[in-house]
Amino acid sequence: MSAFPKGFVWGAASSAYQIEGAASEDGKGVSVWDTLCRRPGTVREGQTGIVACDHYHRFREDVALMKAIGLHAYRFSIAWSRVLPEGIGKPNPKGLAFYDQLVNDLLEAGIQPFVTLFHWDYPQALFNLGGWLNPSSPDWFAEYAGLMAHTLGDRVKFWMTHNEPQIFVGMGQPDDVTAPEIKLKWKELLLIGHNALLGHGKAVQALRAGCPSAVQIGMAPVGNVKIPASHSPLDIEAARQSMFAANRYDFWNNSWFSDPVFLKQYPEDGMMFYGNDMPAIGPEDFETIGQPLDFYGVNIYTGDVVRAGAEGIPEPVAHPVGHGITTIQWSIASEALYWGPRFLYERYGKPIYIMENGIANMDWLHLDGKVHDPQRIDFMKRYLSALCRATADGTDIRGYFHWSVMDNFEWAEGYRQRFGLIYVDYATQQRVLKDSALWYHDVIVTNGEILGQNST
Ligand code: IFM
Repeated sequence: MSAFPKGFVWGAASSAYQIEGAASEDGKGVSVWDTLCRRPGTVREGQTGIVACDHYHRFREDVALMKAIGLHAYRFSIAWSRVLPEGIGKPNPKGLAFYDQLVNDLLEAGIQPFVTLFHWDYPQALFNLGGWLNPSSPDWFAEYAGLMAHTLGDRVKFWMTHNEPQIFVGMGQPDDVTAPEIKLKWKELLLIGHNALLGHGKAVQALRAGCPSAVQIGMAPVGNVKIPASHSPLDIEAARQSMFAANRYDFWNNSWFSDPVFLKQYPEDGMMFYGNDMPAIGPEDFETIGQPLDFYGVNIYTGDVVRAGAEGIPEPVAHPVGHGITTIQWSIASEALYWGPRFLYERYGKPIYIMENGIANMDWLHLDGKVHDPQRIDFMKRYLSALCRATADGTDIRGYFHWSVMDNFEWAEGYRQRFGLIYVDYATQQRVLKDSALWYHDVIVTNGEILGQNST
């Protein structure tokens, strides 16, 4: 018997800039990623998202492939500057029509759309006005959310505001290679983070007001997971503490963006640590930010092992020498899909959706015309088995979205890293279902029962 609950949602995910292409077609405005890609030396081999997977023109074929895999749901993002070329003001009817048609086709194929409003491709016009540093930025985001609620809210029942705030807020730090690639001080980064959180809250209000019937809303931060070195209560507690500690000059934690949203406060250790760099917090800010949400969406790829050191203080435990890594150099750590959702559920008490999980792999079209990717199947088996155990042990997990539905533009890495269930030949735009897509089909139709079997 499968331990995945009845009604478990099996999906796959993508984001607009990474697959759509048509970067300046049909009235689309410029985004910060369009700008970054034009700057020499920023993206591997000068690659860009100008064409990407040409999904803008091929979405019908792509929806048919999703249906062939048997997906229950598809998570995608809206390109803000496609629907509002200037970020606010006059909408672009052709941009809106694209998403309108995509949603209709998905529903017709029996696939539930899960929409992310912001997956990093910020409108350049708004960036020129200061972007998230501008005090009006939360209202700009709410205006955009309201437009999308008005356009798609009669059919889209699942929404997310931000994807991985840790990345787009942290992007201004030195050494980072994420658009718009500016170098900011911590005081400014913290203000950007606060405005993005206010934008989240206002967008939730706009979605609830603009959608004609009840919708489910969440966010999709990165899950920076800590795995206890053993099942001893001390190691478990050390991993839990480490997972939510916010006392460092980086955003690689789970509390800085989630505590305000779910607990209406910043974590105390972070506030002490950042001291005078903290943004001014208005009397109503946490009420706005802490709008009731329906689920906790989280993107989990890997995890670090932690044990209780002297006096229970968490200390890292290195993976053994030669431990498995993916082609993007992330450790394979399947227990992250057990402990991550569990710790997040314990702290925030919301049903969990895994909004991204997957593996970058060196896939190619084999001489037999197929794409054999046993590594991805093995990776998914391990991670999904851990997820299954988490549900059996009482963590309320409602769904799993594989990253990604198809190979795509992996930001500064260009097209080198292949994350897809569907192989994309970028020269011809031919799509091929990888072995993993066919295997995932069987996982879906058996609601995970085949995970217990040894076949690939
Ligand atoms: O491709 C990205 C995605 O845009 C955000 N989460 C991680 C993925 C893999 O790096």
